[in-house]
Amino acid sequence: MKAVVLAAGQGTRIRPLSDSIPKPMLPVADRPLVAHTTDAAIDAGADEIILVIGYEGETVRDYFGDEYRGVPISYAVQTEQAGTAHAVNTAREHIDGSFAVLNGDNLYDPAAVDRLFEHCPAVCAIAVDEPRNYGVLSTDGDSVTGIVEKPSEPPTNLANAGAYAFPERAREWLEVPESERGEHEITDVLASVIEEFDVTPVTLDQWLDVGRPWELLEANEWKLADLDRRIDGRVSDDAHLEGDVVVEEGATVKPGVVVEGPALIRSGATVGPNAYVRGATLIGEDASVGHSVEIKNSVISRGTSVSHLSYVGDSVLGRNVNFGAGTNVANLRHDDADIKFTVKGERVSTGRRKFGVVAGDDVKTGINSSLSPGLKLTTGATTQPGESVERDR
Ligand code: TTP
Repeated sequence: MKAVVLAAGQGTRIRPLSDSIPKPMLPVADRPLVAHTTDAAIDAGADEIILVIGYEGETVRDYFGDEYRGVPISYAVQTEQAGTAHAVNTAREHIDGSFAVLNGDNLYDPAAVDRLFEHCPAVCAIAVDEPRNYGVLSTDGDSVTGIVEKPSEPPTNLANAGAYAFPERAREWLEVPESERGEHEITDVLASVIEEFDVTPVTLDQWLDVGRPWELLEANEWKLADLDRRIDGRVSDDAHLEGDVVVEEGATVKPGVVVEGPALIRSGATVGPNAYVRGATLIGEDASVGHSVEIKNSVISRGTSVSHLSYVGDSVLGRNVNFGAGTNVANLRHDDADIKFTVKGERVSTGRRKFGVVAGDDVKTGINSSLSPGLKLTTGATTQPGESVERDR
């Protein structure tokens, strides 16, 4: 079965991290987010992957090429982001036979993707506490009988997790009218399939829709925890690595460093001397974490430097960021309330008691900058030496 993976979105809610990189290409442990989805499809038996690309799509093409893990890759370019059904319809000429559709910005538990492929026609569902916020499936025994968006009276607690195995006939049903929110939605295609076929609900144990920056942190928490200890880089005898720590070939860990896994130190990165890295942390390629720096539960992207006397907790730093000496991140409020973050101009709760800052690519902080919890620093932003930064910039 072929698998269509949707990766054309703009990722507006995850800005500034998506300012020049599509959301599906943001780092999650040792791969881009969309590679986890693609791997799950290949492991489930996909014999071709069709990637629907659009926004900054060349980055996706550069990563996967024409073949990935021995499986052919083809591309469909969606020029306007007119909805998920529109995205799949863009790939129509590549589709023959039954086909799967997966969101390139979702993490699915791989065993469920196997079951999805086995039970075509099928849809992945996840049991949620607040079904009113989701597309909800109604079921009758082992069959899906309908799907309704954000219902006030949900028929079940099974949310649609955006992964489908469709029969070949669904190819003819991809042209659906615009929904109320002005998009051509894949759920309307699913509704047609439900009318004509027995559709199996496949329940996921774990699922994550990565839409906002703290969900990228959660994606890393999930996938870093899956890594097994592996030390291929240069590690000083005077460093202490505890638990599932991966030091890739070409990475350097200097004396006096303590790393508590899960943590991944990627090729070309340098840690130490005397640094402390803990709690689901990714140190990206060519990043540098220097003397007396503590990094906790964070994503430090490629080429970023936090070189001297800093604390960075529960934060996501983009590429080529430079934190001046003594820059410190606050990740907790004195009143213990959940940290809020600005998404498309609105302050929303992250649902996290601990959340630090999100810095876009090329941010530079002056020495002794003090950064408040939930702060967003846009691409290329700077702070002054000694500044206490409480508002997004
Ligand atoms: P969304 O998360 O709804 O959209 P997005 O990724 O652009 O993010 P944001 O809302 O923050 O701007 O998209 C769900 C998935 O479908 C995601 O994998 C992107 C993909 N998609 C397309 O490929 N084309 C489209 O036209 C749309 C709407 C989504």
